[in-house]
Amino acid sequence: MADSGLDRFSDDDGQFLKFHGIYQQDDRDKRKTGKFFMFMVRGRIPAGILTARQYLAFDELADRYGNQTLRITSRQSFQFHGVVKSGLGKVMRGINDSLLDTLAACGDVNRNVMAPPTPARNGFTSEVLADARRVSEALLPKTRAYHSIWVEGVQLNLEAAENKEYVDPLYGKTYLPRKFKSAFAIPPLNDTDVLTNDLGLIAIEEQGKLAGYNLAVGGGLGMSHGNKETFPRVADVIGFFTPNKLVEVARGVLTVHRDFGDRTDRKHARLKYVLEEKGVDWFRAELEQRVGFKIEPARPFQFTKQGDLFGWHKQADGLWFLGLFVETGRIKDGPQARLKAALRAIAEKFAPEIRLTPSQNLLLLNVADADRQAISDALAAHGVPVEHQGTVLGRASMACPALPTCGLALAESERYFPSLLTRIEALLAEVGVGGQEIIIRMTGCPNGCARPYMAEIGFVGKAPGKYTIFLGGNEASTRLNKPFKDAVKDADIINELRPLLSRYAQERSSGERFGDWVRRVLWAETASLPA
Ligand code: SRM
Ligand code: SF4
Repeated sequence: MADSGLDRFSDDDGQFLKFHGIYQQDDRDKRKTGKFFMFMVRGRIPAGILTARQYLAFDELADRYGNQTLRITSRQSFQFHGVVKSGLGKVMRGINDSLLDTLAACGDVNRNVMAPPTPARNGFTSEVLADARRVSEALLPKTRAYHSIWVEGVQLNLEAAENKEYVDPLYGKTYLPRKFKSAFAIPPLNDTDVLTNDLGLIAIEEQGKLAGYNLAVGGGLGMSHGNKETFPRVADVIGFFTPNKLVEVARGVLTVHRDFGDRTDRKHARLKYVLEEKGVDWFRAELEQRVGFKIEPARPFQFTKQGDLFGWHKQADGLWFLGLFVETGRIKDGPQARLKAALRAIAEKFAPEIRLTPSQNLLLLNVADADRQAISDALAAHGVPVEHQGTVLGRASMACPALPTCGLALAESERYFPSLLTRIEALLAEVGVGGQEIIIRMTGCPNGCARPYMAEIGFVGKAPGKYTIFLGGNEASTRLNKPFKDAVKDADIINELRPLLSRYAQERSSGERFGDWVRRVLWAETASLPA
């Protein structure tokens, strides 16, 4: 690959690197004094599962070559931020040595496959996790380039015939029109936000066994401000199939995207637009023709909740797991809590399995009863509580990284969000609903990386210090919210929310959540206004 200077790659090579999980970024805090290039590296961690050894490898690489933090992503992976070019090869080799990789973590391919992180609640959770790994493998590009560059250290010549003429057996020569995302969920818990994926696989339990999957297709959240042709969309549940057909169905859905996604306009290229325009019946018929069997009618299911369990819980096998809240997904050592050091000490001594959650939190699994107290003590010694972790709002919320790393950010998110939550907590107390859980999510732009359009309150960056406020998502994460007010200044957010939350406090029915009150009362009122 060609270098465009010592600290960066050319734009073409930068695009190519995305398929290997690497983003060329620059530190946006420093732009006034020049461009300081650095790299974000994203792992591929199917279902977010790591051994303690793998965790320790990531922890060490972040210290040596990154910005000394690990960022849990909203798709159960890790990102390193702030890697300089000279450290890139070492990070990639380190990840590969840990028997994980970054292949297809970014780019127009199937991304990290999500699966429910919460340990066995029934007899078949492990089957679902194994199925998630199968889909992840089956939808991986087969290119040798990744291995040659990052494992064997060979310089890749994109102009060489074998690279120029390479045709992937699944993706073909030109890959997909756009990214493709897959997730599994086990009702009633929708902890993967499954309906926001291109391919959603909803486990159906019958007589205590995994009968198969309901197939959901065409979810996706990215949109652009002011462009009505782009919009977030919840997936359609189009039918049911048995687990032995999983890989064929997954490949079938992906190839419909490959062949029908709009390659002329990247803003209109996701599978959701194919579904929106051609409809569910067309899609089902096209899929059936590709896989060669009928998709059965969808079976009944219900989601009631999203989110994670915190604190200690017993697994079905008698061992224990600990759910840990990680503020905005950032594992770091701060002045009050040294979460990174604590996790390193625990991984070294107790070697729990580690799972990253789609809500940017972390679980320690398979802990013997006898080790529980010592793990709680180790956390406490580093200032990390096991009881009463975070705040009620914090635990139910998410923010994307945005500034200073994300080149697309229009406003702050991760760095600003905790202080906004503190102000909203004070407001809730002021209007008489202190301690009420509300799912709040923020992103620095409308791409939707922390899935703000599913939140009860979503803040979406519009310009520096300005956010569009969305209201009305639900606890089960099955309903999109709607825009409430555009370009609200940071300083005005609380004043915008005050009358709404006061009314909610007075008008809510017993147990009614804020998002459901918005739908019942606010949406009904706005629907009755003249257009
Ligand atoms: Fe995302 C682009 C971060 C989940 C929709 N996303 C980006 C980039 C790579 C910016 C860029 O292209 O230069 C961000 C890197 C920021 C940084 O500095 O780290 C970025 N996205 C993230 C993460 C880290 C956010 C987080 O808070 O954890 C998530 C990584 C997930 C992973 O491990 O793979 C992340 N991104 C999502 C999600 C949520 C999901 O998948 O469940 C979405 C919305 C769902 C969807 O895809 O529809 C999402 N990201 C986007 C989009 C808009 C796509 C679209 O269809 O319009 C972009 C921009 C693009 O692709 O052009 C984007
Ligand atoms: Fe960047 Fe926008 Fe994604 Fe936030 S939502 S990480 S600002 S692309």
